[in-house]
Amino acid sequence: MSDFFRDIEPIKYRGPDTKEEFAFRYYDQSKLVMGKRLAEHLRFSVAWWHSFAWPGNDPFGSQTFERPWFGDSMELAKLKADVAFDLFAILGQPYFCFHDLDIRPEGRNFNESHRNLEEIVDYIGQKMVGAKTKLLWGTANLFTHRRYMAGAATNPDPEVFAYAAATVKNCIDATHQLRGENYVLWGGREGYETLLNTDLKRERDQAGRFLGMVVEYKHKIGFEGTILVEPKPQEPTKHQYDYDVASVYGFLKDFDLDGEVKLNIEQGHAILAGHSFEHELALAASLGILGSIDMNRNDYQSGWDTDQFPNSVSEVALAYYEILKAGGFTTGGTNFDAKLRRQSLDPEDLVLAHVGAMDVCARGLQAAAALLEDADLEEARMERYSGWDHTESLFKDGLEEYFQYITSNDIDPQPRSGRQERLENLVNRYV
Ligand code: XLS
Ligand code: NI
Ligand code: NI
Repeated sequence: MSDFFRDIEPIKYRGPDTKEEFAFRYYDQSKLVMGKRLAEHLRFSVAWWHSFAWPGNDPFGSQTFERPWFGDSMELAKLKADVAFDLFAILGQPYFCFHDLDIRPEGRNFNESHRNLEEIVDYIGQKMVGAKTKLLWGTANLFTHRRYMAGAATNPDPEVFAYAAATVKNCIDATHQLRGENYVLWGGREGYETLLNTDLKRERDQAGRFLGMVVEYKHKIGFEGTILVEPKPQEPTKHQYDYDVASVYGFLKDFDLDGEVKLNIEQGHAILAGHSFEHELALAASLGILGSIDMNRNDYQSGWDTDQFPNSVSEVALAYYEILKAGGFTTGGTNFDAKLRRQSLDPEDLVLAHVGAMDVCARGLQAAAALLEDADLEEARMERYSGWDHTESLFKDGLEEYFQYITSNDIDPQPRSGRQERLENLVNRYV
């Protein structure tokens, strides 16, 4: 135990009417919804990088948070882990996620970084024995260090590719050791700044080979978790290769990796790509590659990945609707890839940001479940396509046959209302 959170007690469910600030109003973890406990539906996870490693800087200002564990020693990394598990005990969420760089200090060379990782992974492993918190996913930070400024897998320098490959091996090993349920690859620098110095085809081939090696290694060591790619457009590089769900699907198909790799879809990244979160989720589900979600919210004016905690029930309800419709999470979960605003300095802010977000998600998921169970929305959707149900006999072999059909029957199709506002009204009855 550290004393960072002073006397904050584990958060309990107290119902929507409680005046208590440190309480869940909607996240009643053992409540049954569609036959499953809320906790099992939502599979909440805390992100080590935002909650414990991020110093509160922005492009114009430096560190605003003063945390007793900031610094580069193993001792401080262990204090950070102690504080992390204190937060997990307060929130009672079942999972956490990390990058190697979040949990261990960077060494002077590869071997030292590796030793640091092994030591802290052992330490975290011991803490997990006593705690109820499990690992949703691990990942490698292949974007912060200057060696990766021109990419990791897609770097023009083969030695950077090699360094990244060796690093990912260590991170998959760490994830495997901690029984992680997934392994994530977010291509933070896999993209380019200018085409003038970039060989697009070569970089794409490198990325395909890299991901292929990840899948091979997973099977070799018997890691049963899911490999997830996280799409994101235009940040930090101007052109990110894994732009959105559709582009990653094309990439996976191209390198024969569909069936092996699924996606970790983030709300803010969907918005940056010019989509809605529910669009990205529905598309991934329809392509069979929906894996897990990074739950957050972007500021709609700023145009950046602001990674705020979610606070709109109607937005998250539509997202969980797609997830429930697809059968819910298997190895995936709801990872809060979200950070405090840089003025939110207090330990209480960190706790309550998560509590509020968990409540918003619990509310959204329950609304989505009711909407799905009542089935009005799905029935309306099916009805819209119902013409296709009984015209099987009209299925024609080619354009000429359709021409025959239309001309000989004097067909003149009449437009029907799409009923968007009525469906919006319907959804609003639930959220
Ligand atoms: C950054 C990404 C990152 C990934 C993991 O925008 O969301 O946090 O989730 O590398
Ligand atoms: Ni993310
Ligand atoms: Ni993000």
